[in-house]
Amino acid sequence: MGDTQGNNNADSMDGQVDERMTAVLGDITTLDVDAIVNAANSSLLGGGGVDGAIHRAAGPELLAECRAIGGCPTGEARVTRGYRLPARLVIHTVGPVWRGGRKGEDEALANCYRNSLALAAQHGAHTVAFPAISTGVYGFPLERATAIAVRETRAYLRDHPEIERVMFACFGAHAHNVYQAELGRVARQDV
Ligand code: AR6
Repeated sequence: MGDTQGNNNADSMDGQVDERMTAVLGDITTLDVDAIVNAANSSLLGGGGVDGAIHRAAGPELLAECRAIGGCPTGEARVTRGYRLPARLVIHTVGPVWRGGRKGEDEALANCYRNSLALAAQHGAHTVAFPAISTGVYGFPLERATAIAVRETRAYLRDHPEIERVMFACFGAHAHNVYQAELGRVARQDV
């Protein structure tokens, strides 16, 4: 009431975008989505954390396909099949190592989200799940990373209706709380 027609349209479109993002508590390898994103390292040859969990759940064929790709620079993304995972695709992206916040970490992390979503869309994925990239071994502060993850995903979804749903897989109650708070915060904003 009292808003211009333009504002009403913008509000309803933002609402629709916000409804397409959810924070879910648990292991990303169990999610029944078209594509899961892996927080990999630049070798793409596996590691600990979510990367290790994804390789274990997908099986050895995943490592063979990754080996053939030959690596991936920080901020970029590469796609493989999902093998034994419920997800058809794995989007491998390499987050920045936290070095205090003035070495381009924010922009590199934003690139991970943008490039992963673009690659997922290019490969026909309608549903995508992300882990909290860089917030484990790579040491990126969780609140700051979450704000970037939500901001970049929201901007992408606004322009790309083909990505119907994005889930943020939160490994633990603390991460889940941080994501839910950030999703609530942006949903209350007008822009
Ligand atoms: N499902 C969802 N999230 C998970 C899972 C899981 N199964 N396991 C861990 N997490 P990390 P990074 C969360 O360390 O910081 C690897 O060795 C975890 O709690 O996996 O980007 C790679 O090979 C954290 O919030 O990734 C690289 O060398 C988030 O996933 C390096 O670690 C990311 O933590 C990448 O470090």
